[in-house]
Amino acid sequence: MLKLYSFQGSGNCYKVRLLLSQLGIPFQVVETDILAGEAKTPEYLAKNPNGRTPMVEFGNGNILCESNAILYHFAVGTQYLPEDPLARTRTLQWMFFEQNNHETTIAVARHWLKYKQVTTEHRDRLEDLHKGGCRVLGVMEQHLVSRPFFTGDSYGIADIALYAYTHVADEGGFDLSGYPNIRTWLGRVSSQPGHITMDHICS
Ligand SMILES: N[C@@H](CCC(=O)N[C@@H](CS)C(=O)NCC(=O)O)C(=O)O
Repeated sequence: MLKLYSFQGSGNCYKVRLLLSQLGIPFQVVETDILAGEAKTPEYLAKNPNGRTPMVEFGNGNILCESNAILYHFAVGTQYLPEDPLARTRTLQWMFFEQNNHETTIAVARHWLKYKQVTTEHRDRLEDLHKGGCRVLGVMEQHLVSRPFFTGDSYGIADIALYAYTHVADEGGFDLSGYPNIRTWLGRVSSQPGHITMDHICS
């Protein structure tokens, strides 16, 4: 069976658990405690030299890493990835945005506040992360003025990628009350068929 090396509290890992659940693909979670260094053991690094979760291991031993690449792999040929070439490329556009701008601000602030002792050095950088994260939320808010989902009329992997850390942005010190379109979109995403919450334990 497909194995997913996953840390429960990670938005990147949640993305994959969410899509696999919505697709009805059976998978076994190998809970990997990144805080205890379990993604940095020699055995883990032999499979993924980058030492990160999520990581998927197929039955034939093939390995796939990087949350958004994993989403793309499983979404090909399904309703979660548009067929139209431009719409498909726009899906990728938002997924790159998520990794370059969203994850590097909102997810990092959340990681520090949720899992680390915040030092003076962190506090200074947190201010920058908050500025950057608010700019990112502004871009999302604007995009959602006239669309229900990131790539138009239907829910797909761009929404999953962006939902993962946006719906827990408060844990990174972000207040979503000033972003009504984002809040409405979060509700739309969480009411999709087969949705699971981040704390849902997949066995
Ligand atoms: N770009 C990667 C980021 C992966 C990543 O940073 N994973 C974190 C959890 S969110 C991790 O496993 N960190 C392990 C460590 O720092 O030891 C992805 O989207 O999969």
